[in-house]
Amino acid sequence: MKQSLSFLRPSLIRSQLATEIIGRRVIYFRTVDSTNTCALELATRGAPEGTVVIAEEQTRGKGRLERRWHSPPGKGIYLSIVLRPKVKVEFLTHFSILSALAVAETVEGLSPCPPDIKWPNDILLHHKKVAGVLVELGTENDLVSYLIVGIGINLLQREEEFPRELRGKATSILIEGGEVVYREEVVVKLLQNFDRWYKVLLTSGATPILERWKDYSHNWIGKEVKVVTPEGEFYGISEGIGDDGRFLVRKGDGELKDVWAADIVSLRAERR
Ligand code: BT5
Repeated sequence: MKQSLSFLRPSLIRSQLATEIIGRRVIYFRTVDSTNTCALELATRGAPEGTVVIAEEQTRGKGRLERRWHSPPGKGIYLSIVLRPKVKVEFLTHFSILSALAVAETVEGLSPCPPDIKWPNDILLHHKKVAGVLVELGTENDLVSYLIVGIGINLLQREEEFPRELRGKATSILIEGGEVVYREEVVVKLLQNFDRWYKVLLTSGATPILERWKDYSHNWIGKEVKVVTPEGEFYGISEGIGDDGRFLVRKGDGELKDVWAADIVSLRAERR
């Protein structure tokens, strides 16, 4: 296995990036509380679209709903992208989907295991989470004024390096038998995939992205799932995602529910 050097080389990332929008500025930290928090601050101070904040380590990496993202130094990729799309807040889910797709394409081929996307933004290998996406935003009169996409990918952790509560639930490219390339190569591939899909979204809309997403999410169609929302949970059979990016679940009584903010649990995985 090709080991990365101990520190990322931002100059290498900048010199290898062939993107139009994403990565116009790359800001690098050895340690930061959260790249998303840092990018949010920069965005409120006018950072241009495409600004990328990347860190070697996060001391307070954020997940959704006040959860935490374990971000040990040198083991993964922790980065955030500033976007300024001129869209209404209701289109936010498209950005989660775009981000998860760009991550899945990046992870694909790094290990022998094909990635699987669990709506809205978990990327799994062998049913375990290898990457996650956190989208945060600032609004002005119902319009997005800036949007921060935070991406965490586990590359080099060994099983015993994960905190006890994540063992069995989290994985890394190394654990999955991956040939880890230099971390900079993964960052460049990720930003290029993101740039390509972002331009597709701006010029052609979400349909091509939703179509491509299906290549990575067929494990989640026609399956028994539990849907956990802030208001409570229910069970049903997953029917994929709708045009607006919402998750569709057919309940036992036949009602089709579309879910906007939720965690999906596969009942088969839960029984394993
Ligand atoms: C996410 O939240 O999956 C979003 C993760 C986003 C992290 C990136 S890193 C760069 C940027 N800056 C930030 O501060 N955040 C973003 P969620 O779906 O809520 O999942 C969080 C849950 O995943 C936790 O409660 C744990 O159970 C689990 N988890 C935490 N760290 C993990 C890790 N390194 N690998 C796999 N699972 C993890």
